[in-house]
Amino acid sequence: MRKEDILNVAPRLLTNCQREEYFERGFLTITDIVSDSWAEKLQSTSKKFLRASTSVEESGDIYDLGPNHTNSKPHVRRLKALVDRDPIFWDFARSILADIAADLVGPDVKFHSSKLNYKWPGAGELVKWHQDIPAWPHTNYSLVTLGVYLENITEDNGPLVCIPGSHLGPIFSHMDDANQWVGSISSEDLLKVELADGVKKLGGAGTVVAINCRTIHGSGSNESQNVRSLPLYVYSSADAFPWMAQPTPTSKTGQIVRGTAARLAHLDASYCPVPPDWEKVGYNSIFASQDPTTLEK
Ligand SMILES: O=C(O)CCC(=O)C(=O)O
Repeated sequence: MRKEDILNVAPRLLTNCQREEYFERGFLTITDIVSDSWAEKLQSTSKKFLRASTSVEESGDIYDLGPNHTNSKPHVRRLKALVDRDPIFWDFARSILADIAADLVGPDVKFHSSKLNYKWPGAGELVKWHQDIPAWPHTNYSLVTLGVYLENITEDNGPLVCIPGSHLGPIFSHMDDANQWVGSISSEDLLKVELADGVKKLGGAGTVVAINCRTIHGSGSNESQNVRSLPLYVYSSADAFPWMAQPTPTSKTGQIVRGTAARLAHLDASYCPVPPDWEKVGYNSIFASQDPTTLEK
């Protein structure tokens, strides 16, 4: 759906002002939107998986493990395909989160994917500047990632940083000179981006941050004493269709969570870089794809 058509439908949860802000800046912070009881349920389920990870030694379909992972001390960078891990995560995907998605992509909403990223104190994980859509291109750019804050996200625990208006600019390659996927924008291309305008997305537990799939974003390392847990859920308008294999499919990918399935596809005419064929090369996580060096400023 075009932006004008989305805005013509009455919102479920957001104000029109919030929707306008999302379309103008390419991201939006929605505070106090997830109830304490949901945040607690998500947090306790996440902890259950962290405990279980201590009996796992290698990254696989469920976990992306960091280099410091041991049997006694977990270092999980990502819990993959969240909605397949526990029914709680799928119930949440169909709850108010789908209403937020409907306000931003239009009333017919398709579930795409989900994951839970962790940043461990002292482990130095950061997420370099990137756009989401180059990993999973679709016929249009309605896709939105909803990041759910389960604890306070502060200056020191590696908050997301988004570049305003970057969703209206080019879609950059996330390959290196040898045409290998690196999951981040090259230093040369970053010279064309106003990184100094980056907005840190701080917020309390219960905040949701919506990021358009073309918006350039990244996050710094966790300098606090506590683990930062960030579930991320991706939705599209029902009329967006992937044109390459998906890097992180789930059993729910493609399910309509609000409204009805599309009878017309919406094709946006912009150019979009072609990702690797994930069915052939496989995909682990953004942490595994990117080099753990510093976030350029
Ligand atoms: O975990 C984070 O801080 C950022 C995650 C992110 O941007 C991604 O996984 O695409």
